[in-house]
Formats: sequence, structure tokens, C-alpha cells
Amino acid sequence: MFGGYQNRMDLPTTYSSMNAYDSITVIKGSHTVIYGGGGPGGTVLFERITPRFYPGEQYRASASTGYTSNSDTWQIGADAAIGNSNGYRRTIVDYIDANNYEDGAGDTVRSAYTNKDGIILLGYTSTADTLLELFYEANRDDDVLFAGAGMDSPSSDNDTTRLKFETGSPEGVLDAMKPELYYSEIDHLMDNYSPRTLSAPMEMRAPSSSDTGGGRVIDEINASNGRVWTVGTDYMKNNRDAKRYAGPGTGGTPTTLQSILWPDVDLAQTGLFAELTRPLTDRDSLTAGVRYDYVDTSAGRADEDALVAVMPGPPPMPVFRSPEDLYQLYYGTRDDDHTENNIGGFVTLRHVLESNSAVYATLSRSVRTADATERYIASDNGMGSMRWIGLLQRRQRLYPARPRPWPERHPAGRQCHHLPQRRCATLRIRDGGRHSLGQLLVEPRHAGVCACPQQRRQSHRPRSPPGQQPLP
Ligand SMILES: [Cu+2]
Repeated sequence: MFGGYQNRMDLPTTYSSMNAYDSITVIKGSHTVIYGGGGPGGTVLFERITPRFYPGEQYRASASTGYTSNSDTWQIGADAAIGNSNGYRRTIVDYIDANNYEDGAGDTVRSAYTNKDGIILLGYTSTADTLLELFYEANRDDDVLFAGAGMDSPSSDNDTTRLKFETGSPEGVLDAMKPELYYSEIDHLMDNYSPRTLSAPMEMRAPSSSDTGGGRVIDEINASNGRVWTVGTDYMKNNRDAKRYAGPGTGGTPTTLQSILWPDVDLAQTGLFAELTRPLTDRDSLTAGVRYDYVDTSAGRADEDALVAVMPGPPPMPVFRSPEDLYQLYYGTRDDDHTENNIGGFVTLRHVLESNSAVYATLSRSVRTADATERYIASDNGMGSMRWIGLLQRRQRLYPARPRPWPERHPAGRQCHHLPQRRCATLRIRDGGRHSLGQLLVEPRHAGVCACPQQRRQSHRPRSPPGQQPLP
């Protein structure tokens, strides 16, 4: 699932309550290729695990409530399941009503929201090892206030459906297959006049959507000599669309299309992966994985004009502008269909020491593909310094571990298209309780700095496109 707003205030975790998960797992660093490409910092898994009903057991239920005085926040939730050894029906509901909180100086910080979350899980456990599970979640956020932002969110809705099947007996190749399908819809609305009193000269309203569908099949095979292979494939397609409307500050709903923020952006990713764990000696073992991703992106409405004139006046004015006009202005191209072939992987060697400790070393390479905002955002404005235009082309790689101002620009007013891939080695020492005792991280010295010779040359020739403020 991907959030529904280009400013990234609605992370995927926004669309579920804490009580909706039974388990949260953190995989530090690049130590698996099963859950997608990228993620050099690590992978966080949010999972719902419904234990099987044992014979004679009929229901389980729990309830929780809480109150936070500073923000006057009430939370109430319940989790109930009925079932038998053949299956279960589980329902989780949660309600949170939060108000603004007061900071240490006694000032009120805009942070209020209301959240309703409902989940239904239907499980069919035909044998002791198999599970067929249908999952549906509806999440509703209302009147979410943002400190420091120019808009708030009157509503933000998510609906997710998932179907998965698994067996717990990896005897044969087919027995151990775990297929999974999902579809998620997000509708997110931002405006500057309904949860707050209008203070800007114009009313602004920005509805956006983010729909993600996909699936994957994983197969875990126990081979001879203690080797375990995990192989699989996954597919994901995300579509995002966002518009911003403007209107006079005299009430009513703004209806003039001011910007096409995400112009019907499609991002499809097909992955193939394989991971191997094998013992080498009594004390040494090896884990390795490789992953290939084919990425295909396009922007279906990039040639559509917004309806607020950049230059008003009699013919040949007024001039209207599309996202492609903005890409042309800032990056010199109208080309917005891209494909990528990305390869990542890792090798980990683990050595068990005396005294219940182990040492391990990992060498990894991960590639994260750029998202809809980085590729296609087209937030137009009469003032050049207020614009936010993104267009990553062709085989760019992004190094996400080091934050930098966005959009990244060079003195020539061009975005860096060729950031280095992350190649790093980690060495960790852990005790038997899996606590990390130490870590050595080896990185290339210039990681995070533009490595493209062409861009470096261009950066010495300052050139601002018309309408854009001088760049730092
Ligand atoms: Cu938002």
C-alpha cells in the first residue's frame, strides 16, 4: 500500500490501528530479498496471526481502552473471534478520538484527528497444516490537523482486501507454495478551509487517490544437506492521481483545476527472487539472496493542461500549462514513460563463537525505485520558488539513507538523475540473545553525492529556466 498524498503525510501505517496487528518484526539491514527491492535500512513486517482453534475452544475475545490527558485522546477497541478446528471468523474494531496537544511552552499544536478501523478475517483450516484466509479492512480518518502545513485533511479513507493460502508442511515443491493476492484503495482529501478557518487569499482543495493491487507466490524448499531455498515472484501495480483546485475565498467548493499534482501515475513492478540458507561447517553458515525487478512507469494525464492561466490576458494569451510543459521547462524533456531493470542481493556469512556468541558479515546491494512524487509531481504556482516539479528518468538510482532537501537540484536547475547505488558491507557481532554487540559499516566515501560526470560538468554552467527563482 502507498499513501495517498504527494507530501507523504499519510504513511501506510496511518491506515491501520496498533491493535490491528499481532506481530511486528524488524529485519535490520539488507538481509532478505523476499519482501521487495530497496530498503537498505531494513524491513518492518506488520502481521496478523490468528492462532488455530483447538478442539473444544469456541471463542476468544479481548477489549482495550485508554486515555491520554494532554491531547484529550480516547481510544477504545475490541478483538473477538469464534471458530473451531475447521476455521474462524475474527473481527477487530478500533476507535480513536484525539484533540490537539500542548507542547512544553504551553502552546497548542495542531494534531487532532478521529480514526475508525474495522477488520474482518475469515479463515478456513481444512487440515492441520493448511490455511485459506480472506481479510478485509476499512479505515476512516476524519478531520486530521497538521501542524505547520497549509492544509488539513477532512477525510482519508482506505479499504484493503487480501486473500492468502499457506501450508505448513514444506515436503514437496508444490506443497509449500504460499500464494497471496491483495487490493487496496486510498482516497485522501486535503483542503485549507473546512477543518480550519480560511486564512489564505484563495480556497484550495486537493483530492488524491492511491490504488495498489498485486500478489506473490513464495515457495520454501528443504533440499538435502540442510539447505533451504526460498524462491518466488511478486507483482505490484500502483496507480496514483491527484489534482488541486482553486477558488475564491468566498465559500463554496473550489472547482478550477490549478495543478495536476500526480497525473494518473502508473508504477508496475514485477520481481523474481531466490534465497539460500546453507550450513558450511558446524559453526559456519551462509545465507545469500538475489532479486530482479522490472519496473514500468507512466503518467497518463501528463499532457493535460491545468485551467489556471500562467499568463492571463488577451490572445495569444492566456497560457495554460500541463505537467509535461513543466517537465520540459525544468528538465528539458517531455518523455515520461520509463522502464528499469534492477538487481539487488546480499551474502551473509555467520560464524558461531565459543561463549554463546556469533559474528556475521554481510555484503549487500539494494536498489529502491523512485516513487510517484519523485518521478512525476507537477505542483505549479505563479511564483517559481513555490513550484515543486519532479521527473526522474531512465536508469536512476536513489540513495535514501541520507536525507537532503527535495527536490534535489544542481546549480543548473536540473535534478540529479544518477545517484549511486548503495554498496556496503556490515559486520556485526551478536551474543546468543541476539543483541547486537557491535557493528562496522563500510560505505563508499562519495555515497549520496551525484556521481554522474555529465551532471557534474553541467553544474558549472549556471542556467535558470524562465520563471524559476535562482537556485542555491
Ligand atoms: Cu494529506
